[in-house]
Amino acid sequence: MAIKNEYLLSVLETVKKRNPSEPEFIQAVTEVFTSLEPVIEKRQDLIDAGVIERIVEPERQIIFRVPWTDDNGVQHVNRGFRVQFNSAIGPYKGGIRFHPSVYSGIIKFLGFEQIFKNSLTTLPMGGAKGGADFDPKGKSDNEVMRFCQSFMNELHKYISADIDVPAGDIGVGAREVGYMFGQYKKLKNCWEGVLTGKGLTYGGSLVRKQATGYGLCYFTKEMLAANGMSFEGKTVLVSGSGNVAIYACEKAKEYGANVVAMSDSNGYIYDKDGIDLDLVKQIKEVERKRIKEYADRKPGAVYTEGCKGIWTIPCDIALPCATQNEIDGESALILAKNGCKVVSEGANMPSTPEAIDVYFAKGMLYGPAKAANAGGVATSGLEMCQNSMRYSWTAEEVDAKLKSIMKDIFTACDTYSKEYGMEGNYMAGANIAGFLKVADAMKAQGAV
Ligand code: NDP
Ligand code: 2IT
Repeated sequence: MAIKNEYLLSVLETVKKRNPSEPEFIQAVTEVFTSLEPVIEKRQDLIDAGVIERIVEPERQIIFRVPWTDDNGVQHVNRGFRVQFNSAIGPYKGGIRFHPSVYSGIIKFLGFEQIFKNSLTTLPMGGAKGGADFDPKGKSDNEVMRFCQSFMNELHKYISADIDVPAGDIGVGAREVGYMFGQYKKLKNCWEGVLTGKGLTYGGSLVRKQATGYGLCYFTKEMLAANGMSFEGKTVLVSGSGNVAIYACEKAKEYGANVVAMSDSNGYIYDKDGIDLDLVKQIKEVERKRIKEYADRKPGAVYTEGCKGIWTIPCDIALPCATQNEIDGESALILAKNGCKVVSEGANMPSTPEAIDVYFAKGMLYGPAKAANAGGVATSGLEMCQNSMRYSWTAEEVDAKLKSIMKDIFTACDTYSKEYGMEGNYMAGANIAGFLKVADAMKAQGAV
């Protein structure tokens, strides 16, 4: 992937100068720019309107102190973030990540990707992301609650159902969303759909929990079908064992695939007989324990330390659902050598640029994150819609809408890749389709 267009290169230079120690953000911008070359050649009007320079600069970035007290009375301070990247097509929207690796470069790459992903859903949502360098692992429920309340003590000033609607991401699920929602409601004295991924008794949408993983499989099924393939009888690897991984595994199994491996940041399990998902749910969702436990409880399953090793298992389809840059060039080559034909991304930016080069060089099908994992935020958009209507749809209704959105996203990726002379390059198709809607909206709204 190399950018040749001089205008894009000059904007990229500015991005690098302004964000010198944020490699993940620069990586995300570079990837989008590689796809935009043919668009820029046709659309001088977008250059003249300054759209490209504006789209790489967040509208607003909030960085704040999050003080909290642990169960032993010891004081801690974490750093909180919310990057409100783009509001051209709707209120800011995007998840919150609690993980020790969080810093502004991570939140900005995620917020930037979210602009295009949200645009692809066709729902009216701008792009944002937030989080903190807080590690929920090993913390008691009370500690997590106090942290979430402290986080919201600051964040509530900058969000509302019409301004910015956060949700979950790594380390933030229904428990954390619940604590944040309760604190927001108390501080603002207002019940509104300000967060998505809420519990089902207080405004959450059915199928939101499953939506990213299911959506990934709906998208991948379309991509496979368009290329004469299906999930039936395929060997599948799913990295991670969190929210996205669990429901990707569930739907892939339902589609007749044999999912043989899952992982966490410490290591991976291999179960040649097929993952017992009820056991994974018990360990991860109920007990909040490590994936290693699986091998202790399931005869025939093997646990290996080190999360990267999962990509050495022979497979037909790889579904990375853990974190950014988890497949590097070396792992991609091993996947290809072992016969893997498809990589479809549940996580955000899980493939390094070198890995993506390998996918294209080896003729593999590549489902890029901002299209393939858009089902989560799409269903968040459906949750916002239900909250605004003061109504809720059945699981069947939400699932049908999710399915149709994911099908349309694949069609958009396919159509735009063809229209811009890059047939089969769904990454380019996703970037172009996502970009054009936002870019046209920004131009129409003037240079603000
Ligand atoms: P969870 O916190 O539920 O699960 C995260 C999983 O990824 C865990 O198994 C975790 O292992 C693993 N993981 C996290 N960080 C690392 C790391 N540095 N190295 C290796 N493994 C790691 O998060 P989600 O399932 O919600 O998110 C997974 C991915 O999907 C992320 O990239 C997220 O941005 C993306 N995503 C999430 C959406 C959602 O709706 N939740 C929507 C779209 C994308 P461990 O327990 O050891 O940390
Ligand atoms: O990366 C993502 O799309 C998410 N974490 C979900 C965001 C959302 O607002 O549901």
